[in-house]
Amino acid sequence: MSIISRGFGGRRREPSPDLPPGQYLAHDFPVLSAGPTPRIPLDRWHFSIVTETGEKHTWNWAEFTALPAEEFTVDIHCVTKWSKLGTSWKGVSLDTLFEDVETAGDYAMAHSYGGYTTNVPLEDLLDGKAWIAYEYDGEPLHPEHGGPARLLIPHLYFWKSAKWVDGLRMMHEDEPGFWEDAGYHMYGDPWREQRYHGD
Ligand SMILES: Nc1nc2c(c(=O)[nH]1)N[C@H]1C(S)=C(S)[C@@H](COP(=O)(O)O)O[C@H]1N2
Ligand SMILES: [Mo]
Repeated sequence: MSIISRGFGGRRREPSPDLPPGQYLAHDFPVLSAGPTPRIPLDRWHFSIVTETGEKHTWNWAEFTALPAEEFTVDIHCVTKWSKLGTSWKGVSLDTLFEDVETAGDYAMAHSYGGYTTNVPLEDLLDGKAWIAYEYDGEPLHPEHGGPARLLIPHLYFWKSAKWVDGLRMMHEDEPGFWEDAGYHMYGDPWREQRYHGD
């Protein structure tokens, strides 16, 4: 698939089997942030998974980047209707991070430096479906796009991919995060156009 020829002639709203309903192709990489971009020095960065019993698993930057990483290419879909096909990332699979975590919680709340939150079922984080990404297009992830590291859950609307992520908190019940509390869908499947509550 050639992204370049696809966009030639400016036929941005041409239907494509790779585009979920209502989406169009973006050829740049828009920045969507609800607040200022936090700057996290790598020597103070950490990522934690906290279980519903309070057990905490933490990685600092050296520990995190020493974990086996994957390079992967995925399509991303923002609820404001732009999609980007074939984006290339490097990151650590959530399967790797959950290897030694014992949890009975079916849901996770992702937390970010700066206070952003978003909820996601645990099963949507596992089985090769989600990563903590720290490179985009072969370069360290730019701060505007969530660097040092962001959650990436490409099969859900992109607001679920928390930038500047600093941890996951396991929960027994599903609870709304930042955008979900403001009326966006609790799950956010782009193929079913789950944009808002009630969709
Ligand atoms: N911490 C944090 N993560 C966030 C956001 C945010 O405002 N803060 N915006 C979300 C939304 S709505 C989208 S579409 C994507 C945008 O990512 P980008 O700026 O890299 O395109 O990040 C998501 N993750
Ligand atoms: Mo978004």
